[in-house]
Amino acid sequence: MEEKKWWKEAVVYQIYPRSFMDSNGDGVGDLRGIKSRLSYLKLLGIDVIWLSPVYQSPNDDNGYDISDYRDIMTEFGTLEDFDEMLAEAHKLGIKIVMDLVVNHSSDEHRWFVESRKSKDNPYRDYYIWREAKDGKEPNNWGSCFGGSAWEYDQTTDMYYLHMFSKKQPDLNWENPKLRQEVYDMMTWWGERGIDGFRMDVITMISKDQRFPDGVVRGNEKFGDSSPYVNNGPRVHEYLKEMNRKVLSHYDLITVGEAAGVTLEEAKKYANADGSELNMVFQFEHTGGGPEADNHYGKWDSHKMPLPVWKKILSRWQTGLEGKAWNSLFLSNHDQPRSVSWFGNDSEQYREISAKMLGTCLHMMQGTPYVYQGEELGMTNIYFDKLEDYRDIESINYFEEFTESGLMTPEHMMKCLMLRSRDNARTPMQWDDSKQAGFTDGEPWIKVNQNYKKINAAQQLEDPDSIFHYYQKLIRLRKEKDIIVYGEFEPLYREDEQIFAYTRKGDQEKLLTVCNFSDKNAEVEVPEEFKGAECLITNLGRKEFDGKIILNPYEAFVLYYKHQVTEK
Ligand code: TEU
Ligand code: CA
Repeated sequence: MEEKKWWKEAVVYQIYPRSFMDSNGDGVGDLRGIKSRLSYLKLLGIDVIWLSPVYQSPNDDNGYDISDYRDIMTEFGTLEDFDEMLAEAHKLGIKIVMDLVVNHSSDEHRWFVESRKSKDNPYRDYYIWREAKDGKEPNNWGSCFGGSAWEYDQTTDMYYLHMFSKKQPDLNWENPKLRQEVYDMMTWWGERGIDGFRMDVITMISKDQRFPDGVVRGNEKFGDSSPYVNNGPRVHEYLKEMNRKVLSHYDLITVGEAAGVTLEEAKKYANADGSELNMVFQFEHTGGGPEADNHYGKWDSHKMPLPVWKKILSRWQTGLEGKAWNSLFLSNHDQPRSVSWFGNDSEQYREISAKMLGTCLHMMQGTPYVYQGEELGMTNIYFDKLEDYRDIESINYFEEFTESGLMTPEHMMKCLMLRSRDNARTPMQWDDSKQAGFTDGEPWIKVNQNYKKINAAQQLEDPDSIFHYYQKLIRLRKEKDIIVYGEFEPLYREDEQIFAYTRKGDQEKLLTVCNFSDKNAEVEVPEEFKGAECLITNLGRKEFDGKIILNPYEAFVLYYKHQVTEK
């Protein structure tokens, strides 16, 4: 079995502060708002909160563009509010993880304001500047938010690199001074008492210094930068340095965001020897699968067939066993709502499929992450007007794809409904009062109109709610070591409706069975689980022997402990 660690036993809850709770009626969530809702999270039973960025920011990308790493965003409050929130959380036994966004800063950060002034400014090399090539951009890389990854700057007649928006210039990790600034800033937060870091696009911090053109596929406009940016030549060296200089001095939980990471790379980032990070977020299971057309990136409506999805998750489960540690998530602030994408958000199946998804995720090996509202089964917003969207990624791609004729506006609107990040960013639904109890004012983004039916107050009253089901899933992890540490093995691999797996330890074993389809499904409960105890189930089934017919989206977990005979 795996080595025991507190961060393996923890459940993390992600808060997107802008949309969680507004305390002063300006329509924007804030730190005092979070503080006022900590008791709700305590009741849910989570151990750790990951806060999406709360630093000073001009909000081109909702805080992922930081202009001062040592201050709080004006709209969110003050450092004093932060300290109060942290103290209150600690009093309740809840830890706080900060989002560390150091692949890039805001162009309004004083480092960049200095850097762009002249070629010999002391901060010049804090960023990545290159001369034009044949009168054009230094290479053909595209930005993750559309358009070129290079922006021309008149003052010095050079280009700077920005893998995201042009207001998010990439920091130059080749520069030891910049690295030390980052470590000092992290230490400053460590001393303030925070409990960990979620590291934004951390796999992108080391760029191939030759800056070669990327391959251009099909009718795409830009080259693929990923071989030269993701998991770059010095990334492990940098993380080891960060670990030595900062992380190893505290007892932190660390998770690196690692889109496109391979199993081999993940074993380095999250090595059990503790030299880099505790775990990474991999994203293979969030994509569209083999039928998705790569030319549209994430803007594709294909869903992955269940056998492919299972194969991916199973490969991560068994691949990291004993060598590294998994994170488990179905949604976050960049993804559609999990019940809308992986489950079924119809009136008939929303509740039952949300519970099934929770079961499937929480019974695997790894540290689970619950995204705000997931514990209520909150759904996609399905905005039908572009004006309702706020997200820079959605808006940029709408313009790029419809102007170039790649997609009709009608089709692109459908893609946004399925995939836009704003689906996850609508305000938390607290109760059935105006604006779902999120704010007394006008929210910065519209509230989902289903809040009268889907809200926390209602679910707290109902013992059978999704909230209480999640509460139980989280509690079970604390009661049964096997859920945290047991070895994973998939069953019925080719089954197109059912995801089933076992977890095994010395004396105990666990069986999880989930029907991912809206049809009945037949399953044979393995003989070795005959007479086992049911830990949790979403439809109240009592009998689990032999062949059973599962209802749509039904799920259950069986637990078996071997009798230890004394001699
Ligand atoms: O996301 C990184 C990332 O890979 C995104 O491009 C992601 O693929 C996209 O949002 C999915 O649609 C991180 C943050 O989570 C995201 O919110 C930020 O916008 C981004 O970095 C830049 O900081
Ligand atoms: Ca506010």
